[in-house]
Amino acid sequence: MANAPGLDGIAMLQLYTYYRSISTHRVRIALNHKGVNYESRYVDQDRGQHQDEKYLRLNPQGLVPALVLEDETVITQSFAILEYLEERYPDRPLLPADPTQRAQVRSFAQTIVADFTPLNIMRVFRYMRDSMELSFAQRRGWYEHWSHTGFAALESVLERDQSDTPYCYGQSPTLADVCLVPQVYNALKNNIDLSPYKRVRTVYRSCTALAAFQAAAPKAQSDALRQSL
Ligand SMILES: N[C@@H](CCC(=O)N[C@@H](CS)C(=O)NCC(=O)O)C(=O)O
Repeated sequence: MANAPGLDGIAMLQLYTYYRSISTHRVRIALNHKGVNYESRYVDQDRGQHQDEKYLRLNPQGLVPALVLEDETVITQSFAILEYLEERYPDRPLLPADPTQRAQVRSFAQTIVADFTPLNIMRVFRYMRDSMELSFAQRRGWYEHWSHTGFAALESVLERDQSDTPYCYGQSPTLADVCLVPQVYNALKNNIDLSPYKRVRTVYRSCTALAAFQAAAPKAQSDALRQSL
């Protein structure tokens, strides 16, 4: 893992990232969408680098992402980072102007960030395996159950709120799409059957046709490429 920043400020934003992290994937999409230059600092979670003392000084939770600003302020929690980017770089907005629509977008995004993703991250599965001694089939059952619970709710919300738009809320991506795409990517990678979720699949197709989303995908990250060499 790269060193924590020094004492004299840094030249550009630094994103502490791991290619497979759903939460970091969101932040990469927003940075790309807004055309913000940033430096990636790779945290190899397979080697436990997120638990290194140096990284824990940046984020005592031992989770990615962490964004370090030019004055070395550290921001953790992907949604706080997304809101920060939206406020600092208002061009190419990821929140609608209308307050009601903004609330709908935030609500959809939080359904993923607060309720869906936390059930399906590595530390949960590690605990199930190492402390609870659950079998692979039991852990897989958990993953499938909470994936379908999550996507079924998201699909119903999209049907309720919108009729037929390429993105979750309208004709351009919002934070709803930014949060949905990484969750879908993760599900596809893990062979979850998404055929029942038509709106979710439409949105995923629209988003992944965009360069900002393509460049943020796990498979396009340098740390992923390094692993496959
Ligand atoms: N609520 C946090 C969650 C961050 C999080 O769960 N990060 C995962 C990767 S997506 C992580 O670092 N996991 C390490 C582990 O599970 O040991 C956020 O949105 O930033």
